[in-house]
Amino acid sequence: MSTVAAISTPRGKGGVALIRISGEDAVSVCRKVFAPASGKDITEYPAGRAVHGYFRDKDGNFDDGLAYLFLSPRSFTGEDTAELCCHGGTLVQEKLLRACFWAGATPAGAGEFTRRAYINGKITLSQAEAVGGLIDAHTEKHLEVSLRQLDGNISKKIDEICSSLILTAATVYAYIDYPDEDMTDMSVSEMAQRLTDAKNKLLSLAGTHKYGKAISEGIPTVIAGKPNTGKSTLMNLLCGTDRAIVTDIAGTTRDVITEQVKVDDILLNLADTAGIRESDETVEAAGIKRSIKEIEKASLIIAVFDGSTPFTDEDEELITLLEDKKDRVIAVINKSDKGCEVKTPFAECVYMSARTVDGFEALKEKIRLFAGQADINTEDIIVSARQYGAIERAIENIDDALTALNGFTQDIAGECIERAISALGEIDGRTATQEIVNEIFSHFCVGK
Ligand SMILES: Nc1nc2c(ncn2[C@@H]2O[C@H](COP(=O)(O)OP(=O)(O)OP(=O)(O)O)[C@@H](O)[C@H]2O)c(=O)[nH]1
Ligand SMILES: [Mg+2]
Repeated sequence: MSTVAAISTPRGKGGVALIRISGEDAVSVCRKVFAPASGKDITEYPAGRAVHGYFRDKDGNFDDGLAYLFLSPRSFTGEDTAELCCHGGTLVQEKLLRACFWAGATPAGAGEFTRRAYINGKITLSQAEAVGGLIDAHTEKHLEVSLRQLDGNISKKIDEICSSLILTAATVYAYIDYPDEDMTDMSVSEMAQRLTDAKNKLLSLAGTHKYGKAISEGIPTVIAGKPNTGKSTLMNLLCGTDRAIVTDIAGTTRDVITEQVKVDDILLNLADTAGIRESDETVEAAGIKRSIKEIEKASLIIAVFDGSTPFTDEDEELITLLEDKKDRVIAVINKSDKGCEVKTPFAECVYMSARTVDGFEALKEKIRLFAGQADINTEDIIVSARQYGAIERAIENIDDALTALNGFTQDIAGECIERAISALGEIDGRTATQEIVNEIFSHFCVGK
C-alpha cells in the first residue's frame, strides 16, 4: 500500500501541529524531511522515542520539533508510521506536509489511518466506529460508550452470541445430515431455547439504540404552540442563553430558530417555531407553514400551552394537529406562576414556568424518559445506526429460524441462522461489504 501523509491536528494556527505518515516508505520519508539534532539517524533510536531535530525540504531546514517512529506491526495502522510534531503555524504545517509529499508520500484520504488499522487487522469495524465516536462526542456519555466500544466490549458480546448461533446451526445441520444417528446431545427444544436466548440478548442490545442516538446525534425536537405561550422563553431556558427574541407581542418569532442543547447527557436538536394561528400576514403565514413542517419532522414535540388562561380555538387546533403524534408529545403547561386553568389530553404533561424556572426539572425528567434513559441497565449502548440495523436483521432471521424449527423445516432453520450470523458479522467487519466500509470511513476527518 502507498505511503500516505496528512496533518492530524485541526487546520489553522496553534501551538503544535502533528503530521502523520504511514506506509512502507514512512521511515524513508521521515529521514528525508527530519534530521535529529544529535547528528544521528532517527532509526538509531528505539521505536516510539521522541527525538528532537530539524524539519527540512529541498531548500533546507525551516523548523524544529520532535519526530518518532512506530514500526510495523506495532503501530496504530499496523504499518511503519512516523509522527512529526512541528510548530503550529499555518505555513510551517503546510511546508512540512509538502516536504513529505516531495519525499515520496501521497495525501491521505478521510479516515485513511483508521481504515488501514482496520484492513491490517489492528481494530474491528466496530472499534473504528468507536474512534469516530470519540472524536465526535459532545456528551460525556457518548465518550464513555465509545471508549467501551473501542475496548471491544460490543464486539465481545456479539462474538458470544455468534458462537452460540454457530453451534446451534452446526447442530441443526447434523440433525439433517444424520437423522438416525445420535450426533449431538442438543434436542430441538434446546436449539429453540438457544435461539431464544440469543434473540433476547440482541433485543436488549437493540433496545439501547434510542438512548444511543439521543447521546450521539441528538433528538430532533420542535417547540410548538399558539403565539405568546412562552415557546421562545423555554427555548432560551433550554439553551442557557438569550437565543430567541422574547416579547409580549403575539407573533414575535417568525422563522425557525435552531440550536443543539444538552439535557444532561441527552442532545436535543431544538427548533423554536412561530406561534401557530390563522394569519393573512405574508411573513407570519410563511413562518407558520415552517412551524408545521418542523412538527412533521420532529421526533419529539414540546407542545407549549399558556396555562394561565383557558384554552382557545387555537389551542384546540394544535391538539387536533397533534392527535396522531401523541406518543411524541410532551405537553408543557407554561406560566404556572400565574395560576393554572387548563388540562391537556397528552399523557406526558408538565406544569411549569419558563419565567421562574419552577417545574423545569420535571420537564428534564420527561425528556430523559423520552430518550429511553430509564430503560438502560447496561453500559454497552448501540450508538451506530449501522450496528442497530445489523442487529435488527439478525433478530428477524432468528425469528424465522424459530418458526422453521417449530415447523420441522430444519434446513430452512439452518439457513436463517446462517443469515443471522452473517448480519452480526457485519458489526465487526467480518462480513461487511466494501460499500459499508467506505461509508464508515467517509465520515472521518483527514489525518485520523
Ligand atoms: N408569567 C409568565 N410569563 C411568561 C412565561 N413564559 C413566557 N412568558 C412571557 O410571555 C410572553 C411571550 O413569551 P415568548 O417566549 O415570546 O412566547 P412565544 O410563544 O415564543 O411567542 P411567539 O413567538 O409570538 O409565538 C413574554 O412576555 C414572556 O416574558 C412564564 O412562565 N410566566
Ligand atoms: Mg417565540
